[in-house]
Amino acid sequence: FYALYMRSNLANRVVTLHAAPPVLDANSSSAKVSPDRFWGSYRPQVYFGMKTRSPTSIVTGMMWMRQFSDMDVNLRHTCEQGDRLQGYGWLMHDGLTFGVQEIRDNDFTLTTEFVKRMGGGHGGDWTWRITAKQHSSSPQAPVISLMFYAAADTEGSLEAHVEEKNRLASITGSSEELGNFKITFRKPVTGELSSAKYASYNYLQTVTPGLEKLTDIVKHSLNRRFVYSPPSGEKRHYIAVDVYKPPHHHNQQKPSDTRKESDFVVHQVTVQTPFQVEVLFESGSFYNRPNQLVGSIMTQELEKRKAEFNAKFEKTFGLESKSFSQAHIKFGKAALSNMLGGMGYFYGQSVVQSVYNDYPLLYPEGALFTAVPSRSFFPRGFLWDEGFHQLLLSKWDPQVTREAIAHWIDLMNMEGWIPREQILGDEARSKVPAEFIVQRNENANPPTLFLALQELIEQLLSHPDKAASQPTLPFLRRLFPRLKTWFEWYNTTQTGPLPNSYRWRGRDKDTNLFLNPKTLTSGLDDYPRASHPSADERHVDLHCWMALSSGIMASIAQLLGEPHQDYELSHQILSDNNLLNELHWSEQLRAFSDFGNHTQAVSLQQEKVYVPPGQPRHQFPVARLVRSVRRAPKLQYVNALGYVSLFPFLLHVLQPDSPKLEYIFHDMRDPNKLWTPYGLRSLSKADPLYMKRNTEHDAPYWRGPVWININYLAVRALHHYSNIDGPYKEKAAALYEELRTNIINNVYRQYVETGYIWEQYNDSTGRGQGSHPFTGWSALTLLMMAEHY
Ligand code: 6A9
Repeated sequence: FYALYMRSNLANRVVTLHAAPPVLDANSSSAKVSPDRFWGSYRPQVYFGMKTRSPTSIVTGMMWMRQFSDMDVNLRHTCEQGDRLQGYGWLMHDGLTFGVQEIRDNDFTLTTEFVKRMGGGHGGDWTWRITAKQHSSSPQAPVISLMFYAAADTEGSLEAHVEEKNRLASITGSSEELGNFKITFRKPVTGELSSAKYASYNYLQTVTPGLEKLTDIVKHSLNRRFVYSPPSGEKRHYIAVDVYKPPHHHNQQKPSDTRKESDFVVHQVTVQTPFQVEVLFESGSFYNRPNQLVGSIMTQELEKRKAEFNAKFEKTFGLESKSFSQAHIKFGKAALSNMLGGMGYFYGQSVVQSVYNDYPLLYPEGALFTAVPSRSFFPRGFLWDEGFHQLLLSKWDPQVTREAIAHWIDLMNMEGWIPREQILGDEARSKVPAEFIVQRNENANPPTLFLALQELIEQLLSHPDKAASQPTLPFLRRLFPRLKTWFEWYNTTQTGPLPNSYRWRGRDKDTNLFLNPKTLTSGLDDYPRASHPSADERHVDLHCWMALSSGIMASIAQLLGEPHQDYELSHQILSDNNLLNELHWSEQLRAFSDFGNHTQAVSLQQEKVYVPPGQPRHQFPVARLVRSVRRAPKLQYVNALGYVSLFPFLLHVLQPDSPKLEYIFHDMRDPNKLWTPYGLRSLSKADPLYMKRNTEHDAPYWRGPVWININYLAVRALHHYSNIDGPYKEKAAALYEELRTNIINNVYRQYVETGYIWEQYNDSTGRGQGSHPFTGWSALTLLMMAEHY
């Protein structure tokens, strides 16, 4: 009985939050406390939509479709690579008051703009303006349907107000957080001053069991019975929302789906390009608004915000003063804006597992305000991505960074663990295959939030009087108890076999199936590590992350007047170049390396399936690839040259006079190893696993392609070593110029050519590949342009 009791107690630890007071007050995101950040484009997973920073926000959004096209119904709503848009993303966005987005569909472009206006006690008003233009290449002006909607998420109610037949003129509603409000749909016009244009109207008023069902509900309500008959043209049938009929195959709601149904209202307007249409949200408690934020007033407001944005952008990043072209500056603005426009507010529960529970458990409900790596393919929070995101955002608005870090750190459990990938709420969960959902509490992810904290501290120390930095000290004070536990968690659960060595947990277990078992926890997924995972391993990248983290812990403790000697001591030990050499320098490779139970003699082979003579081959299991090991593994250096070998340099652990820098610079600049005209490749061209698949289904990922986060660290480190005295100062300066130029040129060129910033870049052609848009850490290109490190 006692054992069982203990076990369930231990099982509960994983889902028990840290006991220290949360960094954020319970109501810190509310309309009362933070009105100017209440509404925002916090739904990065849809092309255009807004919600409030609250658990059960009323959400608003837009879908659209092209009428009379030869293709099947092409309804656009959530960002999907399969939509094959020519490009989309925010061109301007200040993260606070306004945004301008451009969406390029096949033969027309939609510009979606919003402006917020403060007033009343519920987060104020906003107006959207959608402008549609046909592409010059398209033979005739397309007819487009925009579907604007509002949906409740278990709380609040919506009422449709229909005017003239089918035209839904407005929605009124109320919710606990928003009080009363009204959403008005204005008629489309050709330009700001022109009169109304011919348009057809439809609407849908229904309920939804959850926000992840909105697209399906609209799809299943579509009907072709409506007639579009402009005064000077032929009558044609068009597709519009009608009555919602649940599809008969997976009939209605599943019996298990006991969720409360919430109001969902859609306004559809069908009109030919060019046109402009506005939607206004007016808050009931804003009773003294000077005028309506529409038409010319909206134009003035937009112009004002754009001018302010441009001035602040130049002040912050100084691209004009560096003589970048207007096209480069536009790209830089898009990179920043899409990172800000990619901030999401998520709420829900992770699914977690420890060794003490037989089944996954639900983590406590929590909120996460975070940037996302990719609006299409992974619109959710990733722990180590966020540290990189905030390196950029902290330059623009340190308050965003403090709030994002606070949200992440408040998700810590009593052990000091933070789930690596945050899949919060049904909408987020609906995008993730089941096998990826469960998070394990042994698993880490690089503590990059320390990089962002380092930046906040530097801002505070270099401009102690600057208003934007002032809240950093009280923020650190509240953060500190949790930060201590976080650091301790890494320092106890991720230790290696030798004193002061470290080892990533959570490597793939089923070693036969992979060419090299992956280490998702390190963030570098399939980067080659020891061929046979074991407790004998030590990982050089984690050693360096710990050297960095202990140093920043020491600075924070010192700033706060807390005991800092232990952190200082850890930092000194972990930065000791002799220790590092002993643990990780491979004489054979002449580079830093992981150590473990390893053999290079592995390959993937067809499994030999026995087919009895005379039997048809196809009746037997398909031969899969399995690993064959030709020479037994032994304890040794792994000797894979690539990003992992660079870490002592990347995180400034090496002394400026370390002779190892000479080898590192040499390997970096060698086109047969790491150098490409597009940035540093992740794995040396000379490595046996260079561009090798891990299984028949698993293409190389961190085994060659160029990744911008690590390249950013490399450029930053070169800048660092070129600014302190040492024998390699000049070499660092020369490499800095070359590497920086190569990366900027390629990411920029790919953006212009393809319309997107990409997850990674091909090391032989420079072409963007993987998920797109990926304005996550690839947007760090802007910091390289600005030379802000
Ligand atoms: C798989 C897809 C329908 C992989 O940018 C996020 C992470 C990085 O943290 C990590 O370092 N990416 C990098 O190696 C992407 C991970 C995506 C996992 C989702 C399921 C479902 O899509």
